[in-house]
Amino acid sequence: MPAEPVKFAVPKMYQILDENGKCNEAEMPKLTNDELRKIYENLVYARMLDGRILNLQREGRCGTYASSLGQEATQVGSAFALGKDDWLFPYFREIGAHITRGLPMHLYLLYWMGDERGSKVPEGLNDFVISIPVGTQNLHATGVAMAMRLKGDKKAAMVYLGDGATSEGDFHEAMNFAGVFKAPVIFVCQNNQWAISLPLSKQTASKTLAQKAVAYGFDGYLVDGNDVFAVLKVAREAAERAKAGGGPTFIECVTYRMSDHTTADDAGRYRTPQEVENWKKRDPIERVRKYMEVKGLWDEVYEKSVVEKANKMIEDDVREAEATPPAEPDDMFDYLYDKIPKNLADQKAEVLAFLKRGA
Ligand SMILES: Cc1ncc(C[n+]2csc(CCOP(=O)(O)OP(=O)(O)O)c2C)c(N)n1
Ligand SMILES: [Mg+2]
Repeated sequence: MPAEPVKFAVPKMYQILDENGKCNEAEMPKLTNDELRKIYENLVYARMLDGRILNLQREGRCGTYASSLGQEATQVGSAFALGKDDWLFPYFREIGAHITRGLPMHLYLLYWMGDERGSKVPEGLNDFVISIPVGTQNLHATGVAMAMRLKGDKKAAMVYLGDGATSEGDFHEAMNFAGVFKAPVIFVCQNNQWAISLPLSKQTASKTLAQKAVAYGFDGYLVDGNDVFAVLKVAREAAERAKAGGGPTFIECVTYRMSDHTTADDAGRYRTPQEVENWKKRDPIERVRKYMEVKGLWDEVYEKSVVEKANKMIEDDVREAEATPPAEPDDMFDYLYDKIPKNLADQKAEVLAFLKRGA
């Protein structure tokens, strides 16, 4: 017999709710009508706040921003699967997850306005801060998950990463540790097809990102990331498995970044309008609306109330963020060390003296 390479089959992408709002009821995750409404309202709030932040940036009221447009179902569906005690490790494109977890969103705004105090997550909310270095958060999440397992805590850690992050060493180290130590960690990969201007086809020769989990000894799922119910179902099962000692799961959410990479990018320079148009047809919010309408849970009056509520929350978020007094310039010396070293103490004194002179 000739030598045979190791092979495995890639399943079809998992979907419950299709582009037209047609639902495979047998696969639907258990949800009350209130939960359904909450999911829809989180999706709408996420999209509206995201749009508002883009406008604020254009007006010079916010710094560079990474939009989540089109990726809301991946974010809301996955975060909805977590319990309050579970941990969440974002990267920088998770507005829907932050909303779902209950982060006061003026903090998110503050962060993108360039104020690090936006990273001060309120006590009791088990969410880490935004990670700009691509991939590092995978190690933080896996480390925390390993610690939870050692302590016998029945909690899970969910970490977000992009398709681009799967090329980082940090990602592979985290996956290896997660597999070997059966860490209760869930990798939620937002495969939005692009890493700035690099398309997925140049990111990896693998057919899917989900299959990378196989090499590390655990399961990877290929899921329609624009189907909030499919993401929720797979993420919920992963969280249950993690808490029961079953170890990690990798979930590839196939979605699309409808916007530019950030406000500093122009996606029109590297992708075609046709590609964007094709993905518009797979919008993650439209299909939930259609589904709810058939169920008698959506009509124009409800829509109006959802939009009004979101607008009000957004106005409050913006007002609160902009009303936050500027940070004191000498703040930058205060939080890195427990005891400030002499050279920094000297610099701080110099800054303070300068500020006094300027006053
Ligand atoms: C370690 C590191 N290398 C490079 C960058 C610059 N950078 C920022 S985002 C990005 C692409 C990330 O792509 P992906 O992981 O697919 O996430 P997406 O932005 O598409 O959500 C790169 C290369 C960075 N922030 N950190
Ligand atoms: Mg990407």
